[in-house]
Amino acid sequence: MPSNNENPVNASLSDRKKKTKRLSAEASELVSLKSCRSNMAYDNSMIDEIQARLAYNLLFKLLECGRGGEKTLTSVVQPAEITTLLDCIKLVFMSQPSCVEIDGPINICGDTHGQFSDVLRMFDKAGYPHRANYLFLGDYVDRGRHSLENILLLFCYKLIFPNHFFLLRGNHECPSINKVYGFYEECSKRYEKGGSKMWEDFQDTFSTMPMTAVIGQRILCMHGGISPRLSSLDKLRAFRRPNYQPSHDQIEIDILWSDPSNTGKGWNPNQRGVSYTFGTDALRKVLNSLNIDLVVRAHQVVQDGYEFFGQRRLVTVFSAPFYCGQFDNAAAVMTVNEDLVCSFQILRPKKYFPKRRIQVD
Ligand SMILES: [Mn+2]
Repeated sequence: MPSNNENPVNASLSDRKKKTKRLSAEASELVSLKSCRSNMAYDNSMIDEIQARLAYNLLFKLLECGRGGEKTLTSVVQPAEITTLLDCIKLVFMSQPSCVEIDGPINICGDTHGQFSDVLRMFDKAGYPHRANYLFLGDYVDRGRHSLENILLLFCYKLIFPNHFFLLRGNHECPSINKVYGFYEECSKRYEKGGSKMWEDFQDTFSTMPMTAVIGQRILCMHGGISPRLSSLDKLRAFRRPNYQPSHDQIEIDILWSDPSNTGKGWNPNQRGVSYTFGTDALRKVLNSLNIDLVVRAHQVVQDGYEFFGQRRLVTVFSAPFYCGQFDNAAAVMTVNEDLVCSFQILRPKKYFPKRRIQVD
């Protein structure tokens, strides 16, 4: 661990109370410092004391697990605590629009796929959410070994900073996918008999998540990509929730699944078996009609953590370094400043990078 006194990971158990107070103070400072013009109905003052205590308690337990101590998630977090958090988060998502419209400055992250220790490394580098605004582009669960820690950490931050921390839905936040690719197994193995009910509760919450964001009216963000049916931003604003399992005849499925393609022109069937791929020509046409400059999306591993496409009208951001332990890709965080100038922070994988030891139960 870097010795950074400002880092909440370093909060000792006895310091919790003091730290909670300090974080609350910084939270309100951040609200006044960084004006986030937005179409949000929900504001921080609506978080009542009980919700705040729940979120901070859970947050500190998760950060404690992330320090690589002896404690495991299941020994310190009870299923009832998770259920209550999920109930609160659902209300926050539903109180905010389907298409989140915000301004910079904001950090944008791509897929994290249960790589909890890498998410903490990313916050070490780019700033914890009490210091910086964040937008995540989905795919928090499956593949990695710590989907539960990862999604719970992000949900805690969402509850604490509802107007400065945003989470979009990815194609893995759908029951047909995360039943098969690891999350269901993780819930049911780690929480045994309560696990499958807990997995269901997560699906109910995922079904309320927003799918798109627009930053400064110029940058469109989503998990997968654009759609041939995307003729105006109003289509994105009209997404109905809860949407338990987006179906193939909905524009939502393209937003979660589509990919850019260097080989094909226009729209072609996606080799994933779902949705389309789109060429530079299709991208330019859609973006010009929407009056959007840039698409920021995730969904594909890219070697440097970010990769431009189509004369820089689209960028892929991927934030799971050493993805699945099978790639040697870097991870990236994209920073958009107040003037919508974009830059990237890269987490380079090192061959012998000392990993955080996190207990798995
Ligand atoms: Mn994906």
